[in-house]
Amino acid sequence: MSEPTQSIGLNEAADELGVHYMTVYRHVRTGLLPAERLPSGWSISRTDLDAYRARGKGMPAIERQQQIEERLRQGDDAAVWTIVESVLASAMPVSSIIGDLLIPSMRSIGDRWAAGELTVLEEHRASSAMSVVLSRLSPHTARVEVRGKPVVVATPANDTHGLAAWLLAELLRAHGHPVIELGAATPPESFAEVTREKSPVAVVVTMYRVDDDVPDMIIETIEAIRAANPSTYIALGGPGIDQLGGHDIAADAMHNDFPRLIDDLKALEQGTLNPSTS
Ligand code: B12
Repeated sequence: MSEPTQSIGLNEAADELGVHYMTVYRHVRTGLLPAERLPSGWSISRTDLDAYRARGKGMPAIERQQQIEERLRQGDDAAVWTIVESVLASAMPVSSIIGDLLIPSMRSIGDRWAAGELTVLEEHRASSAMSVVLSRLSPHTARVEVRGKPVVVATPANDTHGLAAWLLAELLRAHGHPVIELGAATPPESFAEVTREKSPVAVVVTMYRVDDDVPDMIIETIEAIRAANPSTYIALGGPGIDQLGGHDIAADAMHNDFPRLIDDLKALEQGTLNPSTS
């Protein structure tokens, strides 16, 4: 039996950690990951690699989430990315990074804004920083194998919360679904067009706006999707659904339970759930 290799190079370390070669290189150069410079290149000992991995896993998720939230509040996308990189290196799945760290941070920033603790400036700065972080994270989400028919994700017309649609789209991708993301303020006609042309397994409308015209816009959007394809599964979610009570909304689902959405998408793919019967 051959001896296990006691030290490895940067490429092998990157493969084992599931991160880019440059990430490992940067962490070596900044001292986060000890390595020895040999004539043949950088050499990382197994012991140091294991310790580096364990360090990444060691911090409680809540502490990490709070660190991210604070850096977002300051608009410091580089610092947020450094934290994200370290959790990527500790083999945290990208679905958990988005679902357990990034989304709760945005939610908490919104709650703190609503409570008067944060300014609109801080909320805008956090949103911009999150956009930079998501752009950098999306190549990692793209590594997840996707299967099945696409899921459309968008906010309805006049709703500017495009970042929320983007986060939700990345979360669905990280769970293995191909996603067509249309972003913010999507008109009913565009929902209809994509439904006709792409035959999605579901259309997810994520809602954040709170004005009086929202219910009518949602009804119009659903009618447009149904006219394009009567058997398309339509799911509504986001904090905006709270204002739809008392209206006749012909969606197949209206809730904010993301794991339930994942189960329903699976059932739709398997043919055990049919639109308009759930
Ligand atoms: C960033 C942000 C903004 C940015 C948007 C920037 C951008 N480019 O997107 C700016 C600063 C521009 C903004 C503006 C406004 N905002 Co704003 N904003 C937010 C904030 C902080 C984060 C949004 C986000 O990205 N969330 C990330 C998403 C992915 O998180 P999530 O919703 O928790 O998602 C989970 C679930 O909801 C669920 N889910 C979501 N969709 C779906 C769909 C389905 C089918 C299912 C099953 C599940 C599901 O799954 C997700 C994962 O678990 C939220 C706070 C919050 N709670 O989200 C407020 C928030 C959405 N905003 C709010 C408000 C009031 C506004 C303004 C009206 C403020 C104002 N007076 O001007 C304006 C509206 C502008 C407009 N015309 O649309 C309120 C909405 C209140 C409501 N509807 O009940 C919130 C909730 C803040 C609050 N706590 O009061 N906002």
